[in-house]
Amino acid sequence: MSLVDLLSPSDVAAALRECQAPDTFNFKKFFQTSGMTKKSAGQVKDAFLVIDNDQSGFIEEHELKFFLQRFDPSARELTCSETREFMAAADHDRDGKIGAEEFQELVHS
Ligand SMILES: [Ca+2]
Repeated sequence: MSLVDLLSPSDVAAALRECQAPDTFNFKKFFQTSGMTKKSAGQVKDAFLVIDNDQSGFIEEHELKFFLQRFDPSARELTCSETREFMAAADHDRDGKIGAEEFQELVHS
């Protein structure tokens, strides 16, 4: 299971193009352009499982940094401020990591 099976490759490419330059990543725009917002809760959970690379059940900051690379291995890393902002927007219970429900809420917000 990979994110490319879940989403359309051309939508993913378009979403990655929009945030090619450092510090231009906007998660709302990314989820929209990549087609994630149109996926069901179950499909978003599947995407979560891919992004949770070490299968800890949470997306931690060190995984969030490589968020774009889960969509395309040649994509850039998120900058520190992008990672922090993304985490702050998703981490509702402030435990420093993103759970599956928090991720799904963020995608569908
Ligand atoms: Ca993890």
